[in-house]
Amino acid sequence: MLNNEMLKKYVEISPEVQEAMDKKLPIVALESTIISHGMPYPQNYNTAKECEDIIRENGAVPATTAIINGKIKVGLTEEDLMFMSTSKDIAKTSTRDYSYIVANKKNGATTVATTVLTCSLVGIKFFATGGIGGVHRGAETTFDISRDLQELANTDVTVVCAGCKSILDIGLTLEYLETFGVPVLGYKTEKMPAFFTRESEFNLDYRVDSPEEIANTAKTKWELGIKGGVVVANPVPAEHAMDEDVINAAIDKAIIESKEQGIHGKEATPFLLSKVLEVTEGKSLEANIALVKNNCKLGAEIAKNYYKEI
Ligand code: PSU
Ligand code: MN
Repeated sequence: MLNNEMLKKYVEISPEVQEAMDKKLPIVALESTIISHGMPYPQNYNTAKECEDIIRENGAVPATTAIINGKIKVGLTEEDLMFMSTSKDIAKTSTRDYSYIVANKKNGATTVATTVLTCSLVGIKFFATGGIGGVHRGAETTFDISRDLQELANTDVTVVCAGCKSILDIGLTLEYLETFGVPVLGYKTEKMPAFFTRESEFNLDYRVDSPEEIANTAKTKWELGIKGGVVVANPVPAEHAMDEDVINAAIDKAIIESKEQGIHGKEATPFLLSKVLEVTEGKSLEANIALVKNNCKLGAEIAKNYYKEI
């Protein structure tokens, strides 16, 4: 349901998602940067479709978000998904870029930040993705802190992720979330997962063992009027986790190359991700796909639990 009439000129909700909203069914949002800038074709298209199917199989309705010709879309057609998977004319769209892309009728892939923003426009409360952005290594001099963190701080959305990659400073990312009051719940783990690996060196304050516990924590936060999101850190399935030494070496190499080439700003994350993929000869892609699907399943279970009670 759109919060007000004015939004209708900007936002287009698919019939499947609209029906779910009308019937108060559980909905799980999905981002599109992972499709357009995070994976190569055809794995991106196949994964996007599989993620939607996993959410449906687990009793919720998927809502992939993107900006196409300036329309903010919530729920994509197959044609839209193919476009997002193959077109080169799609800007990585964080909050800073959102209004420009919409106003100028361009195409934009939503990041975690703008997927969360889109969720808040239409009232979606759950979102599954791969990894969130965070505080970059060296942020004390570059100021490179992903807008994802601010949007999570401001918006009532629960995000299921596999932690964040150690291309970031995981410790500082957790500190930042603490400052902005965002709980980070470890799903069946006491450690913050590091995306490709099940653990980092950083302890989490809370381990949760069921989707009910997560849904209850989110509901309690919002009923108490504490604004902002909840992060669920769900480790990559063990059989798809990568060797820590291999991945750390790949990340260190990627960071050195990004410095040498003067990569910064919005290019930093996609550059580092594609370098890691190159160095691990595609093994990281396999892990990436497995963990996103795993997060979709958990996201649907949490959403289902949340809506069971209301
Ligand atoms: N981290 C990943 N995979 C991704 C991204 C981050 O492991 O695909 C994408 C997400 O869309 C995230 C964005 O919201 O990169 C963060 O970019 P930046 O650091 O420029 O805010
Ligand atoms: Mn940045």
